[in-house]
Amino acid sequence: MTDAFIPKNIIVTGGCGFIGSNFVHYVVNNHPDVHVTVLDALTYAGNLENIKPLLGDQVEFVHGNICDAQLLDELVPGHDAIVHYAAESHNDNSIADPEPFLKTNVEGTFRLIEAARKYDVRFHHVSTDEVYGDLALDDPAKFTEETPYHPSSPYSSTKASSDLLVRAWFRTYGLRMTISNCSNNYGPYQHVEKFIPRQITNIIEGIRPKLYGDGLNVRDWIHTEDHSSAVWTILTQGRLGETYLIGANGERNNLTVLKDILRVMGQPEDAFDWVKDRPGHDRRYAIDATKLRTELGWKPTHTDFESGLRATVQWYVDNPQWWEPVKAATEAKYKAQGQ
Ligand code: NAD
Ligand code: TDX
Repeated sequence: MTDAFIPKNIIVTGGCGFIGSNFVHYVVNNHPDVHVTVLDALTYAGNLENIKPLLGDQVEFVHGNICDAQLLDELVPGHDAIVHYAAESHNDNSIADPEPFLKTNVEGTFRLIEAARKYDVRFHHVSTDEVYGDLALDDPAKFTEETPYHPSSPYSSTKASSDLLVRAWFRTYGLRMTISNCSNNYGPYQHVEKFIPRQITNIIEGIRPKLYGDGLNVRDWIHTEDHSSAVWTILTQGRLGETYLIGANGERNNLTVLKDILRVMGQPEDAFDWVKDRPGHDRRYAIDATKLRTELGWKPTHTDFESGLRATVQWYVDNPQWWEPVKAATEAKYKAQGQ
């Protein structure tokens, strides 16, 4: 293990989104001596409410776009690390309209690594297991750091592009960087466009949940707090230039997850609609996190999916003011797509 990096003043891009805001909460709860500057454009997916109670001496908010090189020139100097979460993150949106994904995920990452290089700031790039494409349901293999890149969707191909840019900046310019590729997250503050929150909030509103295709696609679920602890571990202890996969052995097919949600919410297991499949729908994701566990000693703590799911359901039940304002428009968009 290399010497620990002790950050004091970090920029978190996308810190008003689902995973970024959970990371800001994680830092505040676990590292009160670290100052956090959240840089977020507040797109449809960003909500300042996610971090509002944290704003003050430790957490500062800057409303801006990661593609804005001039803003980065003003903001980055004086910080010692950038933890880069900001992205267009939803596959279905990328299929309907890929352009914003190119802009934010590729150009935005380029602007950030240029600023990190210019001001010699450490860079942690948050990415996804989707860069590896998919696995067959009966394949005993899981993704490792050695799996070749084979992205399927406009979203995952832009994330793959951004990973390759960050790697090239390490090799060519010696950018002090690490990359993590994580599996599907669940937990509080996730936008209602995503699978688990969409179904929970549908049930609350009396709308039948919607399952794509045959429902047998497998995702490898991890609680977002475990993702945060893994990113912190990699930022502070990871070896420069390295990629670490993050996952918590949470493979489940979508039908099983939906039945879990229905059961937890007291509904019959068949109270949902089958809808048309996502074009190019990845069949299965599965992460082998041996490198992160053995080299850096990281372990997940939310290992009971059912109890994590119950807590997540409760969060959406308790916080209708958070999701109700965007629910109708999200469902209208899906309806227009036949989903
Ligand atoms: P999200 O869509 O909930 O949040 C994205 C945030 O980025 C929002 O606050 C948005 O306002 C901000 N943003 C978007 N474009 C921006 C721009 N140009 N400039 C500044 N801010 C901008 O996404 P998420 O689900 O929290 O994902 C965060 C990161 O984690 C992404 O990089 C994603 O690829 C990665 N990831 C997500 C998952 C998952 O399961 N959701 C899994 C693995 C990796
Ligand atoms: O209504 C739905 N019905 C359904 O069956 C929705 C919204 C999704 N699905 C399926 C599609 C996927 O197989 O559920 C699965 C999960 O879908 P999403 O929540 O859209 O996630 P996914 O496409 O797997 O990507 C997520 O994990 C990896 C994140 O959105 C990405 O940002 C991350 O990189």
